Amino acid sequence: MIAITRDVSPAIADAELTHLERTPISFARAAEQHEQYRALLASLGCTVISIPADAAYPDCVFIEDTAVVLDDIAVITRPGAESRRGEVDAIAPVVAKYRPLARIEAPGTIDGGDVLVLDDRIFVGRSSRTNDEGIDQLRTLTRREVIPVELHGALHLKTAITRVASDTLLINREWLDLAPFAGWKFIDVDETEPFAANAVLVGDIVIFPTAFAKTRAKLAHLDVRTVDADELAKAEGGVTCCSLLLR
Ligand code: CIR
Repeated sequence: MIAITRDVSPAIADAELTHLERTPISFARAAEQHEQYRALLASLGCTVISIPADAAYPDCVFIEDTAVVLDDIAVITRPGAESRRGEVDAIAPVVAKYRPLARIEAPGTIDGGDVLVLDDRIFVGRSSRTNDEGIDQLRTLTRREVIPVELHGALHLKTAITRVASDTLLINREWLDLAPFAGWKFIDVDETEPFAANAVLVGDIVIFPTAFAKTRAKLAHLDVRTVDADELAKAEGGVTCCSLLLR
């Protein structure tokens, strides 16, 4: 597996915030946590690629939002936040080494954090970042079924739901409509940890933030590796946001 990552921007303290109050963010601490995350991916057998940061883009570490990588194609997104649109320019040439590229065009917008690929179906959150035009464009670019999902209060779909096993989704059911996910097993986040539904699955291993101990306890039957991610979380990013994973 290849993990494409991007360094933390020295301007991370100016990251976009939607649902969080702005608090000071330590660049050094964020960068250190990001290194731990990369080291964990490498220890799990991923080839980790690092793209340099750009100080013009405070959110550039959250590379997940810039592309949707499928088996046969990669879709370079048009991020919903205007401040993030230019991030894709440094990502496209790297992703192009591994997949033919397509692009979301204006007025469509998609943030990769809204796209959850589950086998042959692609679930896409209708959010403040991802619009119906973007979802329709994605539909024309893939043979897989593209299913819109209603969100209520989450920044991205994957803030509210991610896969933690072949048949199991970790969810914050307050934040999304679960009807499209009928047939899946669910694990609910602990109610005191609303941001705990964002996990990365690498093979059978779940990468999960250290901070969410109560939800972690609900994953005891899984092979979970924890990383400190609380500094990046102040910029409203989770563990999925920090990589593009390619088979
Ligand atoms: C933003 O608002 O765009 C960033 N501060 C956080 C992006 C997190 N990305 C993700 O969940 N995929």
